[in-house]
Amino acid sequence: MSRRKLDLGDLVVGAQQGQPRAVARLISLIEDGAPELRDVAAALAPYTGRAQVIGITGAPGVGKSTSINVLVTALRVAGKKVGVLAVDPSSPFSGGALLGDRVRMQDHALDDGVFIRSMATRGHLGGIASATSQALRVLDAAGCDVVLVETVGVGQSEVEVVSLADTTVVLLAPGMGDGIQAVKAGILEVADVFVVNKADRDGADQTVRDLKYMISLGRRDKAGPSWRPPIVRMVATKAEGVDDLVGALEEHRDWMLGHGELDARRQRRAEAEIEAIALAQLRAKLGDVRRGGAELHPLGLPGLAKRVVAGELDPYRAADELLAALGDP
Ligand SMILES: Nc1nc2c(ncn2[C@@H]2O[C@H](COP(=O)(O)OP(=O)(O)O)[C@@H](O)[C@H]2O)c(=O)[nH]1
Ligand SMILES: [Mg+2]
Repeated sequence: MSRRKLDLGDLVVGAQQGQPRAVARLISLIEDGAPELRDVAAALAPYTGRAQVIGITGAPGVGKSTSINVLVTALRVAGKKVGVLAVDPSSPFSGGALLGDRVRMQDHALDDGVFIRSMATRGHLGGIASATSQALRVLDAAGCDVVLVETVGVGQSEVEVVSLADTTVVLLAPGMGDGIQAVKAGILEVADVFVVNKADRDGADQTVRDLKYMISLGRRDKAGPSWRPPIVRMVATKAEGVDDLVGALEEHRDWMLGHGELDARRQRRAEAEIEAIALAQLRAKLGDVRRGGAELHPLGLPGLAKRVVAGELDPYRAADELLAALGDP
């Protein structure tokens, strides 16, 4: 037990010193939902809050990993330490898509100023979004100035992961019907910066026009000091447009700082994080009760249900009893 604790302390110190193996081990603990997570989180808390978190999202094949590869190069040239988390909410294991991500980011495999990590859900109670935010904390504490989070475009989980970022970049490419997809997925509202990638292909101008039109529609019913998401053209495979993207990211950060938006987003992020953990714990406790759970409630869920069936108790009171029992540590 104490040996274990000591190892954990070493890992945390190692991560703070930016040791890649310590960072990797801690993120694995997070993926697995290891019980030591609480101690890790407590130890890391004072060292977090510095990294700029940038979410990169879009349909599979649009060029997210390729763009991240060249973006990392640009950020390294600017002297920044960079973390990359490639998240696949659809898969319980790190599968082929993520392997592809690794390959496309290979330029940085030997650079000790870059951490690249794929993430999948394994045992983490709060799901992938919650696990990702814990992993972000590790990279943050490890001294990353910027953390790039790549997510595959798959509906709800995509939007969840997007909510973890300070700035969200949405990638589109010509000829993928992305415009319509973007509206459907509600991605138009969450985008701070648009990238039309594969600008070397036919139809890039049309994609930009469609996007401009949709942004103008979306803006009509918005009040307050609104940020107009810029559209950056890129050819990620040739590193074209990367400097424009870096510029757009800086502008957005300045805008957020000037409007108190960065603090507001981080506050919302922390609220969501707490809520996800609390709900996950509640759900786990409820699972115990469902399986009998005499230690949580003398009757357990089956007992309460019996009384409801017999008309001795109404379901609302039964739920109150259940919640009261769950609330006890
Ligand atoms: N023509 C062209 N192909 C690109 C561009 N960017 C990426 N690709 C290719 O598109 C494919 C998918 O890229 P990838 O980065 O894995 O997409 P992801 O699934 O969004 O991460 C790869 O074969 C890339 O080489 C680009 O700007 N132009
Ligand atoms: Mg990818």
